[in-house]
Amino acid sequence: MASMNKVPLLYGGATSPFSRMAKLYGDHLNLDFKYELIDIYNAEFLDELNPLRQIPTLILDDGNALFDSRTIFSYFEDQAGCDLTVLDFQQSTRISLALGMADACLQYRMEMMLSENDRNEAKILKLKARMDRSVKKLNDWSDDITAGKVRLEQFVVACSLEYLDFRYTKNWREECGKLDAWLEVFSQRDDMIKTRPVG
Ligand SMILES: N[C@@H](CCC(=O)N[C@@H](CS)C(=O)NCC(=O)O)C(=O)O
Repeated sequence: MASMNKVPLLYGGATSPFSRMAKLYGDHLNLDFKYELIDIYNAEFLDELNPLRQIPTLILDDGNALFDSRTIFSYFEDQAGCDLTVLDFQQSTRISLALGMADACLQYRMEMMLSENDRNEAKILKLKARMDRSVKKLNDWSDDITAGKVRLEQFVVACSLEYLDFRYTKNWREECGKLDAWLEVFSQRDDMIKTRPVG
């Protein structure tokens, strides 16, 4: 199904924050790739390519697969000719925080999809606390996040925040005014609107 594509094929999902980030970043860097939405819970074909069976997964023209999102971001940067030797560890940590927050939100969503009897309340509380702490810290760091040119960090933070809106709560917006004000503007970009999760 996925071998020998002429351009890389990015498998993603309609509500997947990590897929959305990869799609946005690849487009932002003007790269040529196909984007295909799949239902990850019925994607047996992916197992051989990505044993984790997760999205995003990028299939290269030689049939090899790249994952996870961070590897795909780096691959895209390499393809776009970005200078990969310039590492900003603080920025990288802010990206890790936003990715971790999105991951906590995804786990929270999975837990909330269980019947009330099967839910693990302790886990839910832990995930909520993790998201609450993370968004506050991102707000503390918002001067660094929002300054400068549009870049990976901003896509990752914006998609993670909108995923919180989508699956958890918008309450963070009251307490995190700087981040909220920035997202209000950033989220009006065409690419953000076109990729916004619905459902
Ligand atoms: N660390 C991975 C996380 C990817 C991930 O959790 N993807 C979700 C969709 S947003 C997924 O594929 N879930 C299906 C599963 O884990 O079974 C990344 O950054 O790409």
